[in-house]
Amino acid sequence: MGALDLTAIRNDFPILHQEVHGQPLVYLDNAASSQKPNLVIDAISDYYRQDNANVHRGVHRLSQRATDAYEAARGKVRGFVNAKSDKEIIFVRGATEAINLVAQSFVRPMLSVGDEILISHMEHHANIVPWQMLCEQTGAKLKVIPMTLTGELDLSGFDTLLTERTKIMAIGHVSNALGTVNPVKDMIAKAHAKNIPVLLDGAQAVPHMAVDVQDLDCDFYVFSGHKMFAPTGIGAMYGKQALLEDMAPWQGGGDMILSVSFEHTQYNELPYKFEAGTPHISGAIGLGAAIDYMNMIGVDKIAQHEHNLLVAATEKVTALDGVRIIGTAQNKASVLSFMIDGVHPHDVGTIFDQQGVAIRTGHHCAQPVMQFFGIPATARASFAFYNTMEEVDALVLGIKKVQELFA
Ligand code: C6P
Repeated sequence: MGALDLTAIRNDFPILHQEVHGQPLVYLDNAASSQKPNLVIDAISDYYRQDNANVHRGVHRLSQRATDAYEAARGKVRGFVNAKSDKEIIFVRGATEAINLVAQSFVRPMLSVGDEILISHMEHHANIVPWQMLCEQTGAKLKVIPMTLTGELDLSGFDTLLTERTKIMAIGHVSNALGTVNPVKDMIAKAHAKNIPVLLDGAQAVPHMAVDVQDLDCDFYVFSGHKMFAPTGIGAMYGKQALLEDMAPWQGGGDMILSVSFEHTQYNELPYKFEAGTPHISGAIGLGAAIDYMNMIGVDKIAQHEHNLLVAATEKVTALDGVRIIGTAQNKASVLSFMIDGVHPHDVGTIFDQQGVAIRTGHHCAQPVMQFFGIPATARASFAFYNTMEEVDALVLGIKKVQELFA
């Protein structure tokens, strides 16, 4: 497998070519949101310049073109995650909305007092709070798969956590705070052996690795476009067709119906049943373009390059005194969370910014992870395929600068 042509790739991302505080921008906050290539920016701009109209509604030419482009994007998402049918792809605002949809539409009708929802200790708040809300609404209980000090799931008691009362297991494919890639395929097989459906939060997986929902055999797979080089406000939910067919719509409104009278409303077929109101048409088209772009680069090449960056960064940061990496799992993707002795992560982030290096500091919307490690926050560098080895060095220099200033 050949190496990536990083000069050509970086030329596709106009935002990367700027200075911040007089220094070349080094963007290492990709887990929060990624940058967008010209292909995506142009797809959105072309749509508004040439085709803009509402979808599924007009017989006129622009509406037909908008509909074709929107539905073509759905087909690209289907191919990207290898779903069987376009009917299994629902456009949503992002991972958060998709998890709320599954919680309310799929799980809520099944729940009685004392039933259980299984998540893990390393979830993003988006995969905790919707389930807690559901527990409050129904009297169900939240169960949590524990974690080890390396930031891996502790699966020693996993079998006993999967009970006849477990109505869903919802876990992250990749942890946003630690970078851990969870052994989801085995976990899904075990859950299915007990007839427990599984939702995977793939927000931090899809930008970095090939995902095959049929191979994983997950029941739902959710992700956000903005972390995979597409615009904000668009994401996708994969659901197995048979499950989606049986689910009631989440939101009501235009486009999700076949007919409406005051006596009776007949819902639309999949996937439209779950897309009430005018959708984020340009967002979906942008997501389709982002998928085209990733496919052009090659998802396997992306994974290999990012692995090389992460290995180099981990080695170099580990070699420094007074720095502790949070999250040292065997199998990791993209994320390097760290603490510098005696310095609050927010100060680390500010000093990095002065050097043009963008990282995220805070709890990363994963407060239980912070509580587990007994820390308020971490500094987090997260890589995308347009990052370079020189930028890994900028990260290391940034840490040294912080240490100098706080010596
Ligand atoms: N994590 C981060 O900096 P939304 O906000 O719906 O696009 O994505 C939510 C979400 C869900 N699951 C995981 C694993 C995530 O990482 C995120 C978003 C960002 O880590 C912003 S908090």
